[in-house]
Amino acid sequence: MRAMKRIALTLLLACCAASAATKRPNILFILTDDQSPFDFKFHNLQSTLESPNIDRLAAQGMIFDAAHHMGSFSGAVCTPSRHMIMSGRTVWHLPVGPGAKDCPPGLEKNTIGAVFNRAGYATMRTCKQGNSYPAANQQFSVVHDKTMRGGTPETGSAWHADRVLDYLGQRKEKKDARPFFIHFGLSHPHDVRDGTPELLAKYGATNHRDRSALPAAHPKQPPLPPNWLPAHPFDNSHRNVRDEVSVSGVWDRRDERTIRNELGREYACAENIDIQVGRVLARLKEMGELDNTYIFYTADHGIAIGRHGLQGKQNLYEHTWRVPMIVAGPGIKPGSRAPGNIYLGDLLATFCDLTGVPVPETNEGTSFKPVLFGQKTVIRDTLYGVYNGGDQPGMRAVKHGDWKLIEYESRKSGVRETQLFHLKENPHELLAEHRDPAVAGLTGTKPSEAQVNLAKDPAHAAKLSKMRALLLANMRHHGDPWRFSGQPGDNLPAPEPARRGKKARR
Ligand SMILES: [Ca+2]
Repeated sequence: MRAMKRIALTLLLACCAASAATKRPNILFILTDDQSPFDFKFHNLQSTLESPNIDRLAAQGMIFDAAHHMGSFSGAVCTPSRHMIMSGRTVWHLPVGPGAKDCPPGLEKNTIGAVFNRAGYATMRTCKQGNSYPAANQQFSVVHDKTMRGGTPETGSAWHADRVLDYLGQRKEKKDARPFFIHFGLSHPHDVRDGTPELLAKYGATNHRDRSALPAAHPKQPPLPPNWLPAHPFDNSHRNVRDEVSVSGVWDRRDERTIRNELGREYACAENIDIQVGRVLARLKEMGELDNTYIFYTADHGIAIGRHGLQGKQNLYEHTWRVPMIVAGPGIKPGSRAPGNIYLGDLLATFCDLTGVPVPETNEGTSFKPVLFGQKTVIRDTLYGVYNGGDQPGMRAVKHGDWKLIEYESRKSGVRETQLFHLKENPHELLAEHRDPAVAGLTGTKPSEAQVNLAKDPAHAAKLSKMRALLLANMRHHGDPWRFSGQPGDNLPAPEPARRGKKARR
């Protein structure tokens, strides 16, 4: 009798173990290309984008108000960003760029696809091709990478969703019981922003190709952003990068018609992404997988499209340094939001933490599971951002509480500028130029006294000096190979300039 009881107990334990193993959560990681958080109503109430599926996902999960990419040493901002996402490493410790010589060899074996394969997950990836991390992308068991920026189902975002739906169908057919990690990447809303005819019409936009003419104005086009400017007030160290002067439909123009049309194209592409996300989520629900799946929605970095007189992703204003970020899944309180103070490089650690998968030793990110589960609101106090794909040392940002510092320096042109913003008072990082009646007349923005760059205000001199100290501490901590004039040299050897951004297309 006792032996029988023991056998029964052993069987019960084995059953529980098997059930626990089969119940490991799935991950659906949705990654868009070049998308500002301010496209979305949940990050920007003034947005006219309709994205019901992503909005619903946000309502079911947690929204992050301070999710950032750490930056780039190249005009092709996607490349370091995607390396950081895949490996969990920081910007100066990647197998590309100035830190490459010190990066552990074979890092791709410690990236998302390889890590989750080793843990027994079924891994699948679809995404754009180019300006990415090919050695890591190939680690997924199933890979369908292709750049799809057309305005038809066969050539646009639907293609990526179809690959995910096909994969889910095959999984069902094969009765594959392994948990999955699906990397659902999209090639849009990166330019060329060719929308479908229906969605372009909805946002009053046209796929404008004639450089000799302005696109047609239309009342349905999104309004100019509150921080729109006709030009950036100074040389920010890379003003002639491809994104600022060569994007089809915009080129070097920042006039109202061009920018509103381009935003309409952006929204047409973004709503198409929303439709594709809706298709995939509906299928997961139908398959009974949704309740056991963590869904992440984010972008590789933001984008300017007319804000601050800029067009591209080669700057450190919030519209570009920040990314949209939603996470929904078991244990995450619906309708919650937190600053988080997270980097995209924290994703790998978080994926591992949520699934019980061992995090690789090469990882430098921090899991934000404690934020997802409501135990913390931030995982770090200070955020550090880099852009130096143009002249050196370029741009650096540091954010602490409501304060943000951006430093600019070009040794080549002699430009040296500093911006200090109080983000709670001045969330759009308005400048003195936004007070120009000709600008305010178009944007409808009425900047208050506090809504300017405060760097030269004697009342904020102590804050400026504290933020500069924080920036230096972060540059040292992260192994930044450059210093600004006025900072200690730290006996650094002169760094090799990184790959320039001339080919920064995708
Ligand atoms: Ca990108």
